[in-house]
Amino acid sequence: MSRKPPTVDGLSTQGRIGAIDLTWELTDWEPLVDHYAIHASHSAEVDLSAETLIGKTVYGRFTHDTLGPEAVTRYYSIVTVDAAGRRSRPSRAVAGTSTASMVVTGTPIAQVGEFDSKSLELALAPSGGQSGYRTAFPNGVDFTYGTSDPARDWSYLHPGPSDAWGGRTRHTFRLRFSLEEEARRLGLAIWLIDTHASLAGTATISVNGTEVTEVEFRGGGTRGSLEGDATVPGTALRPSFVELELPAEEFAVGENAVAITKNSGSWHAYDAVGVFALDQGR
Ligand SMILES: [Ca+2]
Repeated sequence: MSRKPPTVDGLSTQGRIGAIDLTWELTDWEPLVDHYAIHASHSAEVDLSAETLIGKTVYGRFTHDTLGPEAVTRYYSIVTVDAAGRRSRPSRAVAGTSTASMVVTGTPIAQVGEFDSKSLELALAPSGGQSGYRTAFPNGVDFTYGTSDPARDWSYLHPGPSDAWGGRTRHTFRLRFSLEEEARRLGLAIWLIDTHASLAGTATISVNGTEVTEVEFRGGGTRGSLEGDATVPGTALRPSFVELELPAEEFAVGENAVAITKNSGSWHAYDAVGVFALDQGR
């Protein structure tokens, strides 16, 4: 007896910066599903070819990532493949849209490194963090925009309290910069090429010594301590993006400092960090 596996149902999408998360209902069917094949297209007509195949999984979820800082829309269709290689009819095509980053919607005020999915322009990169951090940065990172050098003064790897090589303590990375006029709306973009898979951890964000919030990092590929280019095809790096608005009242005309203190978990590996003026009304 030969019949097609059931068609995937309940496909939905959720956009975020640089990525679109897909979820669907798992089919309850014998013989067992071998995998789901995920196809993506720029148009609502999703052609089921090798060119549109972006991944395979046995789970009911998939992340389409490295979509870049602009908001982009993609259309997705999924095919169920059983153990005998039989293929279901494709699911209904569903659209997803990623969120635009402040890196493209805002105006840069201060920046460390380039937002290019690579850690390579930062100090100790791509693999010298665990052996060299404590010697090079015994008091953490203290970076002044305009005079400091990313290749010397901002470690690509930020240790967490779980890291023996970092002394199992909290480390602070501080970005100093000058504001010429009163801040209206300012945002902080922390782009990471990778994090620890199970101990991505959290960091507190401070403005001029006042703690304003805590951010939680997404689990990554646990490779960013050793390699630094997430644009390589098939990379094990899993970039993630933290972007938040900062309270304007904490800033002053003149010198300011934004500090990132890793207060739980293991390391994260930077792509770039920046403070941006956000457009009014966004
Ligand atoms: Ca970079």
